[in-house]
Amino acid sequence: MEQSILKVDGMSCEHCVKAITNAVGALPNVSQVSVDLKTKTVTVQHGAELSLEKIKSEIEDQGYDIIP
Ligand SMILES: [Cu+2]
Repeated sequence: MEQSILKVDGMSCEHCVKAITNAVGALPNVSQVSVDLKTKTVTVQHGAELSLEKIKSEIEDQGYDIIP
């Protein structure tokens, strides 16, 4: 199990939290997603089979930006 912490821009409310939690949570091999609006971070617990790129593109597909 791996933990990836991503900085994400554009998240502002509970709707954003839900959208990201649901979208990333639906990816294969994801066991937990948590979003912190204050620190603009998304923390994902996932299996090694799921690449970080896949998580990033899923978040971008929801309309948010990854902060490099
Ligand atoms: Cu929102």
